[in-house]
Order: sequence, then C-alpha cells, then structure tokens
Amino acid sequence: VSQADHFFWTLAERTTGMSPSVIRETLKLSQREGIVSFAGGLPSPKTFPIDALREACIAVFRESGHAALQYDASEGFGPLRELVAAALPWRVQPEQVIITSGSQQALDLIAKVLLDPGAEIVVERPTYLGALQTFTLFQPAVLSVGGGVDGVDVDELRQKGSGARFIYALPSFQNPTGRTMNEAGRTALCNVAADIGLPVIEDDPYGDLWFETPPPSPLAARNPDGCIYVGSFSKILAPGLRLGFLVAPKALQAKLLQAKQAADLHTPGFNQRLVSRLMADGFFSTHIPSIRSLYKVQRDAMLGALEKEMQGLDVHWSRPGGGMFVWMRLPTNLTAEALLPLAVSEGVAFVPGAPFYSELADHRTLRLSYVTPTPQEIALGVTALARAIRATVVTNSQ
Ligand code: PGU
Repeated sequence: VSQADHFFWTLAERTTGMSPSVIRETLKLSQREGIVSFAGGLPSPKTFPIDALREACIAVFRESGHAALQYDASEGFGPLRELVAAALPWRVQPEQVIITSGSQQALDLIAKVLLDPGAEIVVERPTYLGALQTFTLFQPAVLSVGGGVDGVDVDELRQKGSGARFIYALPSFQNPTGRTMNEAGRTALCNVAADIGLPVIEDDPYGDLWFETPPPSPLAARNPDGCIYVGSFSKILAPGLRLGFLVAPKALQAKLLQAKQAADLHTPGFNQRLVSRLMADGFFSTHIPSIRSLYKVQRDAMLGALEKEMQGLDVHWSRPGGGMFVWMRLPTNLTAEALLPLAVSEGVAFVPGAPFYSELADHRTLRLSYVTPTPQEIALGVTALARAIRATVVTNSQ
C-alpha cells in the first residue's frame, strides 16, 4: 500500500472537461531530433532581440532595479499601460488597459468574470484551441458559427448569439486558419452583435504581422463599449516574457482587476519595464517590419513548396496574408490523426485540426506553422508531408 492510497482526492466537477493542449503535446513530439516541426506556434527565435533586451535589462537594473524587483500594481506598470493605449488605433484610456501574463491569462480572466456553468458562448468554427481550453474550465455551452474572409455567418450568429455571454473572434490572420475577415465582414459582425446585444471578445496577437497589406481596423475600434480587445507581446517580441494585455470597457474594469489580483497579484514588473523601455524608444517601429519580412519569406517558401509537392493530390490549403499559419484539408478518407504518425516517421510534425473545433470537427484539417523552420527545412518538411500523404493514398486505393 503506497502512501498515496491513504488519501482520497475528490476532483472538482470542472476538471471533467479538461484535456491536454494538443499544441503542447505535439510540441514535445516535434522537439525530437531530425523532425521538421510545423506544429507549435513558436515565433522564430531569430526574431528575439537579445541585444536590445540585454541593454534594456541593464538600464532597468541601473535606473529602477528596486522597483522592478518589488511587488507591483495588479493593473500593470503605469507607463506601459499608457504606451499600449497610445499605440492602439482607436481612443483608449490607459485606465482601460490591464497588463496580463500573456494573452492566455487575459482569456482566463475574461472567462472567470463572464462565464457560469451552462452559459452560452459563441466561437468561430474552427477557433484557437487554447481559448477553448480556458473557456471549458468555466463549463459554458460552446456554440460555433462558420465563417471565412467575409466574416462569420451572420444568420447563424443572429440565431446562436442571442442570449450568449459573448462571441470570441480572431479577425486577423486567425489561429488556426490564417484567414482575415475583410472590412464588410467586420462591419457585419459588429452590426449583428450590436443589434442582439452580444459582447465581443477580440483576440488579436497576429494583426501586426501582415505581409502585403495591413488588416482592416479591429472590431474594438468600431464597437469599443461592446468589446474586450486582447493583445500580446509574444509574437512581436518574445513569448517567454509572458506579456499580454486586455482593453476593456470601464464597466468591467473592477471585476477583471479583482480576477487578476486573485490569479497572480500582478505580471512581472521587471518584464513590463523592459518592454516599456523598448516601446518608448520606438524599437517596435523597426522590429515589427523586420519580423514581417522574415515571415513573408517563410510563408512564400511554404506556399511554393506546397504548390510543387502536393501536385496531383486532392489537398487544399489557405494562403495567409500574414500571421503564422497555413490551414490544410486532406483528401477524402484521410484524417489528420491517421496521417500524423506517418508524417512523423517521414520527419515532419503538424497539429491536427480537430481540437480547434468546439463541435462539428473536420478531421481532414490540419495546421502548419511556417515561422520556425528555415526555408530549406520548410521544403524538406513539405516533401516529407507529401510523401506521407501519397503513401496513404496508395494504401487506400489498393
Ligand atoms: N491567442 C491566440 C490566438 C494564440 O494563438 C495564442 C498563442 C494566445 C492567445 C496566447 O498567447 P500568449 O503567449 O499567452 O500571449 N498560440 C500558440 C500557443 C503555443 C503554445 O505553445 O501553446 C499556438 O501555437 O497556437
């Protein structure tokens, strides 16, 4: 009898809906030697500005070391809240900004404040699985709406959104599909939401990473009182700093702040001071364009390789104008789950698409991130993927 047998742990009801993140699981797999990984949404380490951050670290220690190492305000470091508010393309008061430990925490705080068991929410079909993972803990009824570049299906939204607590939407370079809602689609979504009194949660970590043209303005700019906007420094600076933010209407500030206090007291003050320095120095005005140029080359490498290698296969994929992901649909009778082990043995990893659906999962879909591997590795990875698909097509037809 082991010591543990003397205890009887009763798990909370909410844990029944919990499951491991498929992104995180696939990440382990793709860290194996010799695998080209299209799996994690890991920003390219080449974009991490080590020198600028080292200098900022020295300056923070020199000028405000004690404050940076002390407990800090729950709402975030004042100058960073001001800089974030000023950088957004609509009128935002610094008091509306709460700095969070990654945008993932912003989603968690929002869910804590707005959800009850059984409450309805609406998500896109598919949507970011990490958001589903967070929302699930609060046991909502998750409804989904179809969509594309024209935005979400407005009739479906009108029907499912009435009485829902919010719609969670990713209008720019969506995770996982890479698609961007056009101007008309954004207007239509906001009009229906306003019409039926449906609040909008807008998650926008990729909006700055456009390759040809910037996406249309955020939903929050059109409907500031009916929207919580969520942003992140992960994809434009470094995810390891765990810095994100939310911008909420004043009516929600107090409760969101209390949720933040309860969650972790505050986001590391040291990291917030680093980023404030970089923002105040205008660092991002050159850094973000350099990420765009790098990722554009990577995106082109992936689309070029797909064009070449997938010939003759009944495979379809998205052509993203920014962000990090290509979304692929496999031939009939081939699921991404069945393909994954074959792909890994050929030397390439991806994230299967099904976990990005809250319902009506399309098992023929998968997500490919093009930002971490080099163009040469992308070519190798796509060739390996095509080999794996061909092998199953041959097997199926035998
Ligand atoms: N929202 C969206 C749409 C995201 O894609 C991500 C990260 C987040 C929020 C959370 O980002 P923060 O770093 O907390 O600001 N997406 C990555 C997560 C990768 C991982 O390792 O789990 C992805 O690959 O989808």
